[in-house]
Amino acid sequence: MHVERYEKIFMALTLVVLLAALAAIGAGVFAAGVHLPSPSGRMDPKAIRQTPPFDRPGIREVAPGEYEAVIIARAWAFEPNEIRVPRGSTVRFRVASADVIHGFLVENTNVNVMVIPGQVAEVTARFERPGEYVFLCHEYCGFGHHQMFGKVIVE
Ligand SMILES: [Cu+2]
Repeated sequence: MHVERYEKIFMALTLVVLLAALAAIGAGVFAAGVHLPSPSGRMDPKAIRQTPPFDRPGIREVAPGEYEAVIIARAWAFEPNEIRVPRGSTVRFRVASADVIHGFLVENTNVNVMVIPGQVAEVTARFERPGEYVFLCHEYCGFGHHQMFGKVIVE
């Protein structure tokens, strides 16, 4: 079989690009720890009110300046729909659905997760600046979807 010189070069370049891309993905996954969001836990949506920590939704301080916000998403409200923390706090949100798929997004933060029935969504944000941060459902969940929101108040 005869292979042209330029053909050989292009084949070699293709291989180099392919290996570079694989190396970049490998470095991202194994060195930088980049991965798809995955559930931090599982639970039965029908038993959500008996399953800790969702039997006591709300905000609690777990360490100085560190809070855990346990939130139930249901059609069509968040429980609780108001969270107060002092400025400079780190808040770990743990959100679970009592019925259908919902979303949880806190404006002006990195918080943006799907809330899938049976799974616990967990995401952490730091609130440096005081003010009100609206959070809302961004997965269409039915008739009252548009009124499914709340706020984080940073004091
Ligand atoms: Cu919704």
